[in-house]
Amino acid sequence: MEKLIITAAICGAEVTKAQNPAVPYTVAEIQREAKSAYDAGASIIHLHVRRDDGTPTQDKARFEQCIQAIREVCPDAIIQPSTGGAVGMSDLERLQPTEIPGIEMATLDCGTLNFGGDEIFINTENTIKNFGKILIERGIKPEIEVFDKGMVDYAIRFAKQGYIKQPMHFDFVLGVQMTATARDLAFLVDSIPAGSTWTVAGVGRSEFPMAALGIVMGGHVRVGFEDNVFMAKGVPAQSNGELVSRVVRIAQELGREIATPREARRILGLEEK
Ligand code: KMH
Ligand code: ZN
Repeated sequence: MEKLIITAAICGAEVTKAQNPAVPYTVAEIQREAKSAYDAGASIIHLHVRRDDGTPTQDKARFEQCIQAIREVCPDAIIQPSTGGAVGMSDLERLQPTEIPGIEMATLDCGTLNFGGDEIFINTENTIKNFGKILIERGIKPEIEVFDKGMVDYAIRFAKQGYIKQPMHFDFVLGVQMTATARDLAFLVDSIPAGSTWTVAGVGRSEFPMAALGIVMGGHVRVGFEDNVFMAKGVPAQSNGELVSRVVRIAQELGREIATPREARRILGLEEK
């Protein structure tokens, strides 16, 4: 089995300080949370950014500030900006961080889904194709965000049409639209093309059970405040690093070594830094 790539989704667009005061908004807070995750063993930082008041933004200058601050303390981490942003943002707004030189990876959400209450996260066929084309032009490897099985099928179809390069890297986000069970995860893993890589992100209380499955099934793992802010029911995580540390402990118990950023780049087919 390859070494385990841990992604830390340190901020998200929806989670707030009311849910956990350690959720980062300012550049300094984002830097602090990235460092805690990196020091604990994360090699990828999945990045959303906020204004100081917590409002999600895809502003290019804000991303640049945060990326520079992260690079000061996590010099070789793979920084993976979100192109999903927050529900309701326009495609142009969402694409801004992909204009930043040196970006190696970014997300590519491969379908529309319910996002709680009346919220719908819209990714039309044209949006997906356009984002895919732009990521290819800018030399950025997509992490295909999959919230249900149809999104795997879209990714395969769009790859055949030339909008996504193979081999693909998938992130199965379970517990938003599709339930987070071993059967669901196995179905998704079984559905992706041979040679693809995958990671799993369990949302809420599913975070650590899904992480354990990802570790034993030979995939990779994403944790972080974007997906879950608790260590246990009613016990807020002190930092993203605390969440990553638990994944490292589970992996060690199960005999899976942790990938460094350099090893993660090799596994994902990214260029050496
Ligand atoms: N915040 C969600 C609407 C991504 O990063 O690409 C979108 C999201 C997925 O978080
Ligand atoms: Zn995200």
